[in-house]
Amino acid sequence: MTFVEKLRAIVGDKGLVLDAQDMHPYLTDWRENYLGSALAIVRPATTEEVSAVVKLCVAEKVAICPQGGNTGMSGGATPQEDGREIVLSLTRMNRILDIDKVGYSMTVEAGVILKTIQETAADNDRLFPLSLGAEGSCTIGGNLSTNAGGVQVLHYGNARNLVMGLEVVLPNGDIWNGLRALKKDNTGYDLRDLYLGAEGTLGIITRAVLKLWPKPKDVATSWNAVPSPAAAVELLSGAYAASEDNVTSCELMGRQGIELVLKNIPGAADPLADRHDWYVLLEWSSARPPREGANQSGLREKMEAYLGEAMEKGLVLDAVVAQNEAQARAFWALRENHSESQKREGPSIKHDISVSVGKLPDFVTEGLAAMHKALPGCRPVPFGHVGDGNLHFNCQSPPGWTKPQFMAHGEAISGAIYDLVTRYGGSISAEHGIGRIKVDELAHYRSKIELDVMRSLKRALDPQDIMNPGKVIRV
Ligand code: FAD
Ligand code: 2HG
Ligand code: ZN
Repeated sequence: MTFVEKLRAIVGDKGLVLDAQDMHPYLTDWRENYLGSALAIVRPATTEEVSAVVKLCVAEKVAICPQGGNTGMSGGATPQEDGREIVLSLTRMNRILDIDKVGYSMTVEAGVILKTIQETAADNDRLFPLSLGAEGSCTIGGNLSTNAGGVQVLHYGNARNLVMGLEVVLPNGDIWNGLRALKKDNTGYDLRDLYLGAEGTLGIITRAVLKLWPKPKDVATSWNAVPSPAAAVELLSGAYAASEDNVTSCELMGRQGIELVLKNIPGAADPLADRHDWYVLLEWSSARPPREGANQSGLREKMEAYLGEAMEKGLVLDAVVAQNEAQARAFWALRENHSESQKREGPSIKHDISVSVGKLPDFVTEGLAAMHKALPGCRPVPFGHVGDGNLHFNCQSPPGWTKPQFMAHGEAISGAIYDLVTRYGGSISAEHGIGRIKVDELAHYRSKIELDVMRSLKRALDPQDIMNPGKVIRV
């Protein structure tokens, strides 16, 4: 039997994609930076099938590129060009297996779409707080494998904090059942934590037990023009107490990003009459419903009062507090469409950086200067999760430039930004991971000791380098 026939014997016809045209979407990334090649796209339906496929690949010395929704920003889900890998897509493993309302947990297969998990939680009066622009197409397996962040990290933590147990198929095909719904478990080394953020280089996540929270019953959302990133940080700092610790999102955006959304996303509208340099989308939410009656008091009233004070102090220049869900959704669309509008505008370079929150304003000032110096005429598009000190310090090409023309300046621009990040004690990849795009940067910006430990781990767990070779760290 050929390799493909052996695969077919495991996953059946439904589990194989072999036609070149049908394979194409699995072979390129969301940003269209890479076009890989594969022997087959394999779509198993069960953990046992994943295990059998991995065992076959070990025997045949074929490498595996795990893939979920293929929305990753770092090229980790795209196979190499040499055609010696399979893409192992988890998208057929899309069942919600259990909801424990009392224990606040949900057990799911790795290929469940994030939005389905959010909706299932909401239908059960619970919240699964991971939230990001790609939630309609990314999978929980991909979220956990990239340790995804998103827009509620400052309150609930990143993906690592939202999971209790995992089931993983190891690089030799064995199935590790760590599907424990335990909040406390100090039995030796934390294997679960190893696979979170491993980007498919140490094994394949097949199932997970997720944590749930009470569903918010009171939500206040505002769109604020602020004079500077320093004002944004101060606005957030005071909001924790003013909201009684109910700040769930705080997103910063520069005017350039808003211009791109208004230009490239049909239906987008500026909530404010005047243009401003910086904006903050602030959201507070609580599981406690607003109090009814004459002294009605909810988060919206509290937020209005707080923003009034902030205006007097000059921290806010203008603001709109959403009066209904549709208005709040429109504010969020302006924020969440930044990536899509940058893509439609043309070539861009992303810098998914973080520094400590207090240092963020100075970083922005120096970073903007560094970017303009590296390429006069480029268009900086800084936006992101200010409460986590994580900005997407992106750079759009000068208008009308081709990708090769712009990328010729990529090293100069990114080098300037990453050197600055390093000077600020920050991270060159806050939430999108290393994938393929930052393998050299990781090698450059992390210490030899850290790289040696990472390499030792990879060699010990995947001695044949079968799992997503060439991603994260070279062995
Ligand atoms: P994929 O892209 O398919 O894979 C990502 C990585 O995980 C790859 O290395 C892949 O090999 C590996 N992998 C996938 N599934 C498995 C598995 N089951 N087992 C082992 N390895 C696996 N990211 C954020 O952190 N925060 C954001 O706010 C955010 N916003 C985004 C907005 C948009 C519009 C887009 C397009 C992307 C955004 N992202 C964001 C990036 C991306 O959505 C996340 O990284 C997401 O977690 C990837 O999930 P996925 O299922 O698409 O994974
Ligand atoms: C976001 O926060 C994502 O919207 C994507 O992490 C960021 O496109 C980007 O750079
Ligand atoms: Zn982000």
